[in-house]
Amino acid sequence: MRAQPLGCYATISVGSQLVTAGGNRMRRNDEDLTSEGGSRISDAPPLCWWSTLHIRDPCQHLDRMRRFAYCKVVLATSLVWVMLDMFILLYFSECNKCDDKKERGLPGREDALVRPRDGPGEGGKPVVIPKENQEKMREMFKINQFNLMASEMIALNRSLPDVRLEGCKNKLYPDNLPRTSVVIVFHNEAWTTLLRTVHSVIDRSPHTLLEEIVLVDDASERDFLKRQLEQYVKKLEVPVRVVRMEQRSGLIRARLKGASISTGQVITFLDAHCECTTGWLEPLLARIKQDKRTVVCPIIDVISDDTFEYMAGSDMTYGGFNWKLNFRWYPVPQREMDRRKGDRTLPVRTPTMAGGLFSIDRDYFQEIGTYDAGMDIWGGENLEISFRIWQCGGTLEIVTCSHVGHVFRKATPYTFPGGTGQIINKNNRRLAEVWMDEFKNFFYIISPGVTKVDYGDITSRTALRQKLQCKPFSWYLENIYPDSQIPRHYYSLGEIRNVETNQCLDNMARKENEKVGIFNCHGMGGNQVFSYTANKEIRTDDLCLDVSKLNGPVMMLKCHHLKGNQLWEYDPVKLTLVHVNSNQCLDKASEEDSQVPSVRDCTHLRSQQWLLRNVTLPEVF
Ligand SMILES: [Mn+2]
Repeated sequence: MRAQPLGCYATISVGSQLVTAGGNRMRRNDEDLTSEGGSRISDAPPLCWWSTLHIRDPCQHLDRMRRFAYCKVVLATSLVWVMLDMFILLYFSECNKCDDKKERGLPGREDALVRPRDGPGEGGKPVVIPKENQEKMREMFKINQFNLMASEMIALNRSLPDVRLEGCKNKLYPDNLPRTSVVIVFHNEAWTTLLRTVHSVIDRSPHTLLEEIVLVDDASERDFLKRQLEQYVKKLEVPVRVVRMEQRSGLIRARLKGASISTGQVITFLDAHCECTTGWLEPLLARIKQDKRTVVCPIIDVISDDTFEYMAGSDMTYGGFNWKLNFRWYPVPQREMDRRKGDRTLPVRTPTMAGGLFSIDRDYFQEIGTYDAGMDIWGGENLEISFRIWQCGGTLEIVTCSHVGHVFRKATPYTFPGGTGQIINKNNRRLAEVWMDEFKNFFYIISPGVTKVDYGDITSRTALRQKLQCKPFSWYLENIYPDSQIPRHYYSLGEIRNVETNQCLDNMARKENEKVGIFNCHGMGGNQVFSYTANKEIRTDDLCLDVSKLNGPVMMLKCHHLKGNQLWEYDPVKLTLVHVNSNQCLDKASEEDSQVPSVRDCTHLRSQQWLLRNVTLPEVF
């Protein structure tokens, strides 16, 4: 429809060029005008009034009258088209505005694929929202907890930088790699982020390696994710299937559904707001081809939730977890660099995976027991599968030549029945009970109250552990994660109590790079749990007590395992805690601040004596 008015304009201008063609020509045009509009441009079009003015031959008078008549018709139709066009334009621009509140996403905007290569966000550049739109931008941000306005400005197939290490760019991979199905679970995802994920998979994967894309809708409520999505993906050049969960089932069960209906030899799970980069797939599949018990993750690059800028992730961090069983990134330790002889293009063995993005051989996924279907919605499943892979004879790697971007959010846009906290606690309890043996105490003592959460029946999972003859958690800590935040060996796990004041060290829920506190002992674990480890660190979760100046202060820094300012010598007879580097003793709270302990020259006074109590957890959980 919108192309036709253009045809009208062309008719007029071409016509004016044909003015000298003479009457015969014009008569033919006569007939053309009565035929269908489509032939007007290619056939000789009619003349217009300004050209007829120059014709002086009186014999052409009649012709002239007829020409006026034609021109009136032409002008009238042109006007109608112009008005129609403006109407259509107005209609659509209005619609943009009224759609904002209800449903963003504007399905069917084909122009999103052909935007200029210097358009917003191209090359992974940040999108800047003009001042006048920033209020609207903030409103829209709340819908998905990322900058939806920016996302909608960016082409669905935008270009991205090649962020790979130089050594990755010319690596060769075997021809006969296994084919993969890509399974993407979504719940109320934005149209643009979901389809940018899909387009990036299609555009940056060799189609010979792509069996299909499976989109699993976990009971989304947004209309554009229903029929419109199905219509859209039908047109794509790779088979894309959309399956729906009947009710809200959560990531874990939705992924299991997607895996069960997919057919590729490898299953690749992606989040619904990702962008794959050049060469992302081949190195993942190549590792699985070498050993099907290897589960592989790409480097997860950061797509800014504020600007959608694409930022390369580091190949120098890998996955770990803290005492609260939160997944965390930590620096790749020297031993892992040494094992790879310093070649950063070789895959990193990682203790845990972030969870959103990985590839696994279909048969191996079955063999090791897929996911724990007793877990709800989301949370803990990534550590569960990580522990299971390692303890039951598999390998978990980050393939540093594969980069996939992910929109990291500061807050979750999802709501769950019962609230996120309880669900994650339940999942984490299942994880701890099945896989962590006695080391589950670190989790329980730092999270008081979690032991009251019902974790359901785990007999099938413990039976699985038995059947696969999986190794104990201590083996995992010793061999796979010696730099773990949970110490393999330790002298104490519990409170550290001052003999004179009877107060306890307390992290006061402070964060990294803040001072450690001291407070009345409450005996409830949580913030007053410290472990004095075999490496002679005093740690609370993944933070270590650290002193870098004479007379303090005592800071909580990320444990670096290099002794240095984090080395403390406990004397079980004198009850002193000597900071080795400064040769000073941990003392009660300073006079300036009654809630902060200090280090002072050792005096052998009672204020420098400390009792390290081992945890006693209630026997029945
Ligand atoms: Mn995500």
